[in-house]
Amino acid sequence: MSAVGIVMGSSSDESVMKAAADMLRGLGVDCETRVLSAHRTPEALRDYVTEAERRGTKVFICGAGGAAHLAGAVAAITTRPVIGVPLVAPNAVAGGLDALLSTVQMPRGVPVATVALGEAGAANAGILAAEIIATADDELAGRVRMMREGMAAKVMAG
Ligand code: RP5
Repeated sequence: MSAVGIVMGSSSDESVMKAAADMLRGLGVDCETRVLSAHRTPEALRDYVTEAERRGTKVFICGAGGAAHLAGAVAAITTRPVIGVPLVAPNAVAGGLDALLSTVQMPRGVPVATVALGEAGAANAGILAAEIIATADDELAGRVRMMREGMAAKVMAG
């Protein structure tokens, strides 16, 4: 079982969503990656989320561009926390505002924790997933804290 399931709408999202997996692996959190689409493969998406939840996946990260319904579709299936990463599709409207609004504007009762657009958002999704898991894992919480301290030291060093 992987603690985090990373799902993306297309293989064209892979290079950006890699930042989430890299961050998680750096923090010692096991994750798995799937290309599944809310629109193109809805049944396979449902099967994966249901099966991953049964295997013990704790958090889902979902990245999609354009009409980015992937995170919302996953949140509709599971009550595990879902983090949405809006991506800039090749035909993006307003630099990715289309995906940002599609991901963030969930109806009351079915939340998606939406992070920033693109690669920074993907990296933050990895950190946020680790922070969620760290609420029940002191060693992981320590690694997340160390990463923050490393960042602060870099800034202070100029
Ligand atoms: C979305 O449409 C995907 O998440 C991707 O960001 C975008 C373009 O997908 P492709 O047409 O390249 O497969 O569903």
